[in-house]
Amino acid sequence: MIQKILIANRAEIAVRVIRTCRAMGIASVAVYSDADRASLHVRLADECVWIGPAAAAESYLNIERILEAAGAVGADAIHPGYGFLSENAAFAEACEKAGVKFIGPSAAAMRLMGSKTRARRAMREAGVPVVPGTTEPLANAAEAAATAAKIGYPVMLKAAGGGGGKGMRLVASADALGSAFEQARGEARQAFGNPDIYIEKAIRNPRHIEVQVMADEHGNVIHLGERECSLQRRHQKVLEEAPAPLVAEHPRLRAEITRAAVDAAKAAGYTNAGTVEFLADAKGHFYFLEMNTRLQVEHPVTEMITGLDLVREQIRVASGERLSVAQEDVRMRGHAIECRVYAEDPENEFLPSPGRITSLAEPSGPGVRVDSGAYEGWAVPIEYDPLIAKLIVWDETRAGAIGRLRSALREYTVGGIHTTLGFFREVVEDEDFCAGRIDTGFIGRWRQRRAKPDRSREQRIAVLAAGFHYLTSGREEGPAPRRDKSEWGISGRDALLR
Ligand code: MV4
Repeated sequence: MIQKILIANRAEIAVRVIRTCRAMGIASVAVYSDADRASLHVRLADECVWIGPAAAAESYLNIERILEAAGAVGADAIHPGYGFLSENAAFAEACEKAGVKFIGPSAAAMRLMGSKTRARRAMREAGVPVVPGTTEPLANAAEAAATAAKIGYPVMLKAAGGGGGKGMRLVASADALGSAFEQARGEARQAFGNPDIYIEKAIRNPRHIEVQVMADEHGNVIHLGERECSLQRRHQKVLEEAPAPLVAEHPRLRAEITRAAVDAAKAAGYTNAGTVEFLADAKGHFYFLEMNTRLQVEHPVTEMITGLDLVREQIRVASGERLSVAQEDVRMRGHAIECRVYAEDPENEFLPSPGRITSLAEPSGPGVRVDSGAYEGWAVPIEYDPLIAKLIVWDETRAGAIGRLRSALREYTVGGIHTTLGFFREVVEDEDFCAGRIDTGFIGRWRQRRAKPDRSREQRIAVLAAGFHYLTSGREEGPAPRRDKSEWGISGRDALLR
């Protein structure tokens, strides 16, 4: 059994992994960069090791430094979290070579899923529905045009070297294809060091539905239900829930999509935790998109409806043990929703809003969970992803969960920086959201609907000045400056919104 785990990550996910280590009696080791000396994960871990400067390339992405740290403290396993090195097959290999267990799938499975075209080929062969399109990189724009003519416009050009929407182009007609192809190539080369592009038919108003899978080294592959993740901005998820509301409309969908996900994992020889992403249309048809070979940010909604600890299962599997549950023992109950609390300014194009958190009140209570890397007095660094916490709620029904989310959002205050909390306070009042009408166009439509003439610079300054006065008047809570109730995040200081 694993006795000491080094967490090759930071902030809320490092804290999340440390908590399970503690519950399992496993020693935890934090690593940190210059920018994270005061981070919560460093305070909570049993040991910590400095690994380099703030720049991720020299710290959290530095394979050599991380393996050195593991050697220095005698860690027998590494949990990569999400982002950073979590989907880096060379890192998984380097861990095994150094005699440290990588808590994740094999390097071979990571490589297969890392190549989006290879993955599409393997999935098609396994009988998993894939979006119509190519399974080999396109040789040139002429081949792209010939394929597009065959499958029909609109089409999507996508990078073979990596997912998440980078290098992606929606092309409506033949005349736009040539330049879109060159742009996509350039972006793909930039982002992934690989200019290869493939083509897919564009699915209109798709929903992003993904399935959590877990597999052990004894051939057991199970699914833990689906999640709905269609609320995204710039290909960044902002709110996720389980189960997917679409499944209520299409009762066969759950059985079909989870079966496809298990088939996908089996075909890939997959072990540990993974997520199979699909696009689904309003009719309940679904198509394989890609597989993420890591624990995802949104795993807590699955934990809330299944009662399982996914990090615990990951550690068991990495230790060579069996999954603690068989498929028939997995019970899904109720509904869970996660809101990603980003240090971003919703009022200003969701631009990052780093800085010191001057006051913090996190909600709690039955059915309320906060996975947080934040504390009062902590300065959110500019160098990394601005996700500072996740608010997760559970209740027996979706309506109940939304009710709990409303109350929790009312309690949740972050002072000193801008966050997405004000944005969520509006989402939970939105008619479409409450009715489960969420597809990938939701945020765009929502922003358009409530768009108002931009307030003048003078007005902004007046509001900021009022806010500044409030923050420096020495009162933690108190009457906020008067503001239009429908304007979230006006000053961005969440404490001022109430
Ligand atoms: C698509 C698509 C429509 N058709 N593929 C893939 C990565 C993800 N971040 C965006 N992706 C999409 N791929 C085809 N063939 C539409 C999207 C898409 C999207 C998907 C899910 C959730 C939000 C989205 C926002 C824009 C585009």
